[in-house]
Amino acid sequence: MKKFLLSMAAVCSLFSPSAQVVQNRCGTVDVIKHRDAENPGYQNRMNAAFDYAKQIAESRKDVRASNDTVYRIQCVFHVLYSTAAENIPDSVIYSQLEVLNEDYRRKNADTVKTRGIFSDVAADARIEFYLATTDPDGNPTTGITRTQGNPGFLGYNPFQDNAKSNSAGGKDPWPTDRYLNIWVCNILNGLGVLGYAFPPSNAPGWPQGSTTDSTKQGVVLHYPVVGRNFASPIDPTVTMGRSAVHEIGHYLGLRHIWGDGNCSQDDGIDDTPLSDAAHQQTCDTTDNSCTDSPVDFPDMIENFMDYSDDRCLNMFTEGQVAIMHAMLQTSRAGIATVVTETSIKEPDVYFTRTELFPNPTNSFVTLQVNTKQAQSYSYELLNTLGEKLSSETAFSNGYHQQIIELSSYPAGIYFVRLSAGTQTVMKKVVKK
Ligand SMILES: [Ca+2]
Ligand SMILES: [Ca+2]
Ligand SMILES: [Zn+2]
Repeated sequence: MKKFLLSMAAVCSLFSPSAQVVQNRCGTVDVIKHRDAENPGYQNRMNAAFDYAKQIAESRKDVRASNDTVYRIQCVFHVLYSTAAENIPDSVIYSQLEVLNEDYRRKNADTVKTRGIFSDVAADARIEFYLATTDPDGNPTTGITRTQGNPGFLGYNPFQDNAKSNSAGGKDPWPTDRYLNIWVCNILNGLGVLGYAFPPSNAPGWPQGSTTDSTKQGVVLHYPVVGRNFASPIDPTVTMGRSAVHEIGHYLGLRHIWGDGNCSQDDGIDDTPLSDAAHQQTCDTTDNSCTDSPVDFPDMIENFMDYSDDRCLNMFTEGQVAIMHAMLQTSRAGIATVVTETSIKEPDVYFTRTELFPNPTNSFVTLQVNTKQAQSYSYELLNTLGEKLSSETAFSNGYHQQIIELSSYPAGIYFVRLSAGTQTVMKKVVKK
C-alpha cells in the first residue's frame, strides 16, 4: 500500500520562477510532517484511518449508485482578525457555504467543463454544510465567532497552528468531534499558504490516546480566499472559494490527486489517474504526465484535490466520495447528521433549495435557503388551520439562514410558507 510522501521537496516544487504571485495553495502536507515530528506515529495512524475507510468504501461499492443518503455537516467559522479587512463579513461566509453546497452536491455551474473522459466518474458527494445553530453550551448561535487577535499573529512557518488556541491569540475549537471548525485568519508565512487541514487519524484498533490532538482538528483558511469574489482577491486564480472545498476534502480523508509524489505515487483512489505533480494554479488540459494502466488518461486537472486555477476545478470522483462517506461513518461520524434526500424536487425558479431542521424540534427550527440570485423573500409560520402565527421578510444573497422560534407554541404540526417572486414553497415542521 502506497503512503503519503511527505517531503519538503514536494512543497518547494510548487514555486514557479515566474514573476507572477504564486501561492502555495495548500499547507496540509507540510503540517502533517510537523505533526508527525511532534507526535510520532501520527502519519501511520492517518494512513491506517485511510486504509480502514478504503476497506469500508470497497465493501459497499455496490450500493453507491442508488444511495439516497446525504451527510449534513455542522460548521463553525472562527474569524480571527487584526485589521478590518481580515474581519470578513457574514455575507462572505454565506457565500463560502454556498460554494461548498454547490461543489459537494455537483450543482456547480461549471460541471459542464468536466471533460467527457471523466464524466462517468464525476460524482455528487452528497455532503452539505450548514452553520451551527447551537453552541457547545446549548445556546443559540450564528455559527460564526469573531476574535480580535494580536497584529501579525498566526504564523505558519515555522509551524505554530496558533489560530486554534485562545492563549496564542487565536480561538479554541468547539468540540471537534461534533463541529467542523473552520478558522479564517491572516496566515502569515512568507510562503503564500492559502489553507491547511488535518486528515482523520483515529482508525480503530490503535491504542487509546494515540489519536491526533483533538484541539487541532479542522481547517484553517487564509482570509482572502474565503467565499466567492471576495473584495480583495490575492489573484484571479483563487477567487471562487475552492480553497475551502480542497481543504475540507483533506479533512474528510482525501489526498492530493498526484499522491504527493511522482508517477509511482498513487493517491489511493482507483478512479483518479496518476499525476507527477500539482498543477499549480494552471489550467492545462493537454497535460498527461504519467502513463496509466490499462487505459491512459490525461491528468485530472479539474479535480478539487489538485492545485489548479479555481476556474478549472469542478469535480470529485466516485472513489473520492466513497472515502469521504466512509470517514463520515467512522472517524468523522460525530460532525454530520445523516438524512435521506426527499424525492420531491422544488420548482427551480427563485429558490434552488429550502431546508428546515431540526425537524421534529423542541424549540426552534433553522430555515436554510438558497436562491438563484440575490433575492428578498418572505416566510410565514402557519398552524394547521392556515392561520398566520408569525412572518418576516428576509434577503438572501444566494445563501441565507434564519432561526424560526416555535417555543411559545403548543406541540403539533406547523407549516412554513416561503415566497419569492411567483414561487411559493410549503414546508412542514413538527413541534414535539
Ligand atoms: Ca489514483
Ligand atoms: Ca496519464
Ligand atoms: Zn491540499
